[in-house]
Amino acid sequence: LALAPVTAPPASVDGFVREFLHNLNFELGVSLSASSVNDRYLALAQTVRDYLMARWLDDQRRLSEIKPKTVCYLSAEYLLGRQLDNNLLAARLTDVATEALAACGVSLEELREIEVEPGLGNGGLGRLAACFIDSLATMSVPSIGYGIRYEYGIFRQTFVDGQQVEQPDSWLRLGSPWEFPHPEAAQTISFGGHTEKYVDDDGVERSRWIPGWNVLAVPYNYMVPGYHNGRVNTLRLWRAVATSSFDLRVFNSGDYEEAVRAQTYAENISKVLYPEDSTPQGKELRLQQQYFFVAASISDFLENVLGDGVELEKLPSRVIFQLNDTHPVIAVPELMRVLLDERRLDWDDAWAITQQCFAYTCHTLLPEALEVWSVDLLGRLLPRHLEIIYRINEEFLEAVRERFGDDEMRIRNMSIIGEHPYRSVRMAYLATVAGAKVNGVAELHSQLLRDKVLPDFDEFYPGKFTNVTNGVTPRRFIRLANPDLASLITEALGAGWTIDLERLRGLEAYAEDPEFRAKFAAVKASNKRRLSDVLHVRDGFDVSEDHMLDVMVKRLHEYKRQMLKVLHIVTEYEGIASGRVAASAVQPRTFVFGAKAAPGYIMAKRIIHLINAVGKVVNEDPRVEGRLKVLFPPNYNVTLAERLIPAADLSEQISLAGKEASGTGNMKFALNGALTVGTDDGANVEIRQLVGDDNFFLFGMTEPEVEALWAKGYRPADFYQQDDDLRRAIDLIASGAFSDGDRSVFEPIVSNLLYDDRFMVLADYSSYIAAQAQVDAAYADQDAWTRSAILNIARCGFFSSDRSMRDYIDRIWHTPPVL
Ligand code: 26Q
Repeated sequence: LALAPVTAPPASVDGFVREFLHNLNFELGVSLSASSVNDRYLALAQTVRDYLMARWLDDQRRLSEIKPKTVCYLSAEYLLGRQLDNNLLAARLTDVATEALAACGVSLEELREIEVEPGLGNGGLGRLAACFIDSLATMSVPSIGYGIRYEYGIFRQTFVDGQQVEQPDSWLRLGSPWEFPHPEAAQTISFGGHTEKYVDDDGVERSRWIPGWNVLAVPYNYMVPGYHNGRVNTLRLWRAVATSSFDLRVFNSGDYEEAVRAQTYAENISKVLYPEDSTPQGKELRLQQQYFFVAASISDFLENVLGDGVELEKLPSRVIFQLNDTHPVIAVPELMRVLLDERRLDWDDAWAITQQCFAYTCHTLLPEALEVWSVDLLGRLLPRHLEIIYRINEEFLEAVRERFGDDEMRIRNMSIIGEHPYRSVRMAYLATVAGAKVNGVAELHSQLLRDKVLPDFDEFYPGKFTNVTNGVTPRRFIRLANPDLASLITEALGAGWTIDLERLRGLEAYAEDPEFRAKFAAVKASNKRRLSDVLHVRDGFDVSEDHMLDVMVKRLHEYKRQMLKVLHIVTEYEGIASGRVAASAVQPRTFVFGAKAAPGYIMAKRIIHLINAVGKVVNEDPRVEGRLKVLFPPNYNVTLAERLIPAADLSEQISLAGKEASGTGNMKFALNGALTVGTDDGANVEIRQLVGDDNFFLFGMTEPEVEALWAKGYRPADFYQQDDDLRRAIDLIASGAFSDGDRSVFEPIVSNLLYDDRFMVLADYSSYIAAQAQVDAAYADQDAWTRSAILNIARCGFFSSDRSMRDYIDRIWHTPPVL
């Protein structure tokens, strides 16, 4: 085959113009004058791809020669955000592209805005995966991201009468220029059927799987370019396609309609992202999704990436499969099955290899969020895997007995198989037993994981548990989202900070420089104007520059306590409406919410309704004199986050202590110079330690205090009785003031707060209100606030996902960069 190397087009304005027009004419089949905005966007995307292609192919070739140890990141979600700008930035093409397009009379800005972001994730966990693959590429670490190419990502949220309505996210509708499908490389993935015992040629008794049906997994490759390092890694997402056996069935049975139904059934597997991000429902399709992508990924790695002639004993020196929560944990019995049934290893060898090839990241502390699969369902869908899980459990419990004696209580507690309320496989336990390492996502979370969630395992496996605090990519969340801040930082510190975020420390000195502070304040003001422009076009909202911008954006969850924010707003409003507080005495504030609720999470949906209802009343009441505004733009996503976060003054991180594993929005805000009002939870703890108490508004109970209050018996109604402000706020909601006098609309929220309040909103209310008074007082001194904001940025370099990757490499993966 020809060996002529693939070369990139010349990185000049002329070269770019030629490539762009070529793609427009020859790939899209339109002339410039007849092209639509979408045509031009697609041609531009193709052009950017052309510049990255040579590097991508070269990296793949080099790595197949070098054969380094590779990270296989297994994640059911990648919340990527828009690709165009990121890829331009990585390839250093932004300026050339801007000029080249201008020369063609095309506005880059207009093309940017038309891209529909791939929303292939729910929230923090999916966005974390996207940050991690960006950092791995930027750090030249050999790695592949594996996941699912959902045809529909996270739903599009709209509000009708203030209530959430979900619409399908057809992100592929206008074309998908960033993906490379490879139908010829499809893997066959099997399901169902039964197992049977047999004796092999060596007289060893073995089991084999006779599957009932299968589907094809078609790989779709995406480029993951490193920042300015000429490297391009791969994200490989799988799409489910019916096998030809479905066609065969038509031929044999003549039942055409039934055959088409069967085809639809198979292709449903990658049809839609599950929009739940806790309380897993044990749905069969979800387990099918998990096994589908994990089986395809393992087989892809072993057959296509690993290369020929590798002794399986050496597998742990070539790969680490990182499990992003329990969603891909079925990979553990799958690798065992491949080693045992296909590669004919004996049990002990297979298990020794498997135990070194996996590591598990836990992202939760909520017991209801821990995934379990009923033995019934798992046995029906994956009978061979269930057998393997049983054997893993038997041997594990045997080892536990050897160590601790016949402590039946402990055995029951540690068993991978739970018995109540039905027989089920505890996926977190399976991951912990199989994983070489188990990590939490912030210091506090990792500690609680060891002490509260998996204490017996921590005792049994000393050294297995570790922490890697989450991080976020400074490329997307500073460089791209906040270009003016990025320029200001570069002006002060030089350009190196983007890949060495600890250098932001250098800004500490600038925090004391009045001139720098003035420049910083100007950037913040300009970001507010930019946000206002976006929200005006998008939702008809206006953001006033002289309002404090107070932002709470994250999935809607009771534990995250959007209700606490609502009670604060209602308290402020009630003060004015009752005449006890003069509107003129209130610090002007715009409260911004962004939050999607899982479609089946009724209480979360009620809270969304309440936020919209409170917003309507507060925004329209003339007595407020426009000094309080509540904005709830629908469909919060990565694209909106990139506009909102740089404009924020105040970041709301107010979960009940001990419930938020880490949070990553908190880091994005701090790195963009918002101050945090927050509890002692997740990574807030580390943010506060780094920025210092003077630059962080701490409130609320600590995790041990939460425990103690539960233990002594929590009675939320007592807090209601004893706090006048709280009582007035709740009474106002209960009175129907936000529901046209209809007291029934928000009654379920009110009674939940008064008589249940699992997340102790009322217990933390007074402390929160006091913290907000401090916020107001601090904001009154704008110059001091700006200084704090700059110190937040200067001290948060730790939260780069590059640092997270270094920690994973040092503590878990041992996969050095390959330059
Ligand atoms: C599981 C089974 C069935 C259906 C859905 C799910 C499911 C899907 C998504 C369960 C959980 C999720 C997502 C969880 C998540 O986003 N957790 C967040 O992870 C962040 C990154 O570590 C942390 O910062 C957040 O604290 C944590 O809440």
